[in-house]
Amino acid sequence: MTSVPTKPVLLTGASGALGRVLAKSLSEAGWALVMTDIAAFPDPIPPRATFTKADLSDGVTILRLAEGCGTIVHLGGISVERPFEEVIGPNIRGLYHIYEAARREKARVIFASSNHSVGFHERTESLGADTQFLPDGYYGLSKAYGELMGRMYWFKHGVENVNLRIGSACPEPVNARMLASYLSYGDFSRLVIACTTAAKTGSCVVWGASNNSRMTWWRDDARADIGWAPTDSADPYAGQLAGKVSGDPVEERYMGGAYCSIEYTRSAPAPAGLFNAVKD
Ligand code: NAI
Ligand code: 15L
Repeated sequence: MTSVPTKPVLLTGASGALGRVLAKSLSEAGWALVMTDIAAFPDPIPPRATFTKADLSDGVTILRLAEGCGTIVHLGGISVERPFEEVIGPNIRGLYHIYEAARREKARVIFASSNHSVGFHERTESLGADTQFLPDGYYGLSKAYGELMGRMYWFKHGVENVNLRIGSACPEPVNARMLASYLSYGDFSRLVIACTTAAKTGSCVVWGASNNSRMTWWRDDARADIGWAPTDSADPYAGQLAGKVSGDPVEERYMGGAYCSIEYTRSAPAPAGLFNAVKD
């Protein structure tokens, strides 16, 4: 039985895939939720929850929704690779509104960052949480900026934040890459609960992947301090998915997979490592 937060939790992106998962699991745990999204909430409103349709660009409404909340679980925004002009409003300006609300309410932010903030690292690497950002597009770039915004608000204003570098959170893995990157909905819900109920978090990073044997890419994060360990695994799918690869050398080389290939214009791949341009 998890403890129930004393203050309501603001959940942005409530109408999206992961928002709907959390709306169900957190309300079943007895939590009070203030839910918001630009799209209508497609399910019945759970007990102890409210839903307000709002755009993240509306800073005044975000401030109002956050009033009295102790935690902001921020899932809202553009969640896939899109052109720069589409990403910048929801993911940068919208996040600024979230952090200003958190500052005012002294609330903790749980930010849905992404593996695409480090997507151009090679799959042969093993990255600690303090690795270099290597975004694989405008979307990943917005997540890297979002993590940096969290650091700034922690050092300047003491706003706690946990940055979840989520791999692939979906009902089940569907290709060979996801044998490493898969995060089950159950592990995701337990991760958010742990981040919310942890006594202290400071500003930290947790990689969001289940207990997958092939997850050799990501290590050394704050999960032990937060009190989370994944219990599900993509391993039972290995037999059916191990050969399910794209045939695209760029996609298969890097952690970010297909996002790395979008609008990719290099004629030859970059040399390994961030500062090896001289060998190009
Ligand atoms: P989703 O696209 O299903 O949900 C995002 C929600 O944000 C949508 O309901 C959308 O209406 C809302 N939204 C978009 N623009 C908005 C705006 N201007 N104002 C208010 N709401 C707006 O995405 P999903 O899969 O649920 O992901 C949730 C979060 O987790 C996203 O931030 C995504 O980047 C992140 N994430 C998800 C991963 C996954 O595998 N599902 C992996 C890595 C990160
Ligand atoms: C993400 O960041 C996306 O939000 C999600 O839709 C998936 O594409 C995921 O990354 C992934 O890398 O599998």
